[in-house]
Amino acid sequence: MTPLRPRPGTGPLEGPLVHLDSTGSTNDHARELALRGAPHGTVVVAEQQTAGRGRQGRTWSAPPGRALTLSAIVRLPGAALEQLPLAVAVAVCEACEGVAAVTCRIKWPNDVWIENRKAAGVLIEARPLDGWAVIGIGLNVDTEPGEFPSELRDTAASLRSATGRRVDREDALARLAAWLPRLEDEGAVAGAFRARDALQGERIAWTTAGERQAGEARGIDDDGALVVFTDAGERVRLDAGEVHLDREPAA
Ligand code: BT5
Repeated sequence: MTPLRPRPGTGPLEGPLVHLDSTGSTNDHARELALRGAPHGTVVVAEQQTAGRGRQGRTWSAPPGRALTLSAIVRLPGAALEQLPLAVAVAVCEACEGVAAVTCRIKWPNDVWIENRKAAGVLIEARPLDGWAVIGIGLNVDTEPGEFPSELRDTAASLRSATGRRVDREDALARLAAWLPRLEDEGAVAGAFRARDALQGERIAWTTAGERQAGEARGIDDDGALVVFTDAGERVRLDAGEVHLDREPAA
């Protein structure tokens, strides 16, 4: 394993960079820093997380030293914070494609897939009223297929497993620098998301308020909600925070 050696002080978002050997969750570490006033662009990156989190209490697992597990603090107006999920997913796709010969698609709202396997997940914890958010990104960069936990072997991908070549985590980290200008450009983000929408035209199932429903995904609307036509022909909008899509990456 090659440890990351990011240049101290200059993070990929041009803010301070905090590089930890191990922490519970980089999102928790970054939230503490944000509460203490850390500036826009502060990035916390860890070689290892002992309690990496997904959404809704799920777990994020990554072998030490192979993935990028990082969290960034952004201080932006509320409207810009709202479109972060889509913007960050697009940014991660572009970073991946910049460092490896892969094509990435996005499973709404913000999973990044390579050939139907999940290569990255995004966990955004926003405080819109206080004007900041923590963007957590777990990106499988140099993980070898056998290094994934057994329950993920059929569903996860890394840039290395997808290409058969080593991929430098520092290069991937540096590529994420392209985020910042994009986060506030609404039109560009929606267009870029639509071009990568893995669910477009797919049958999906979701659970809202305990009730399971099914229908066909028809892309996102201008607010970033997923538009679905139910089997009964009704058009509904799904908000990321409220629904759990049953469709998982195929093996
Ligand atoms: C996510 O949640 O995909 C968001 C993951 C965010 C992780 C980053 S790492 C840095 C920062 N600090 C944190 O503590 N978290 C963030 P969700 O959509 O709920 O997906 C979670 C599911 O993805 C799990 O239940 C597994 O099925 C799968 N999974 C876990 N680890 C994975 C991996 N390394 N690669 C692919 N899939 C994984």
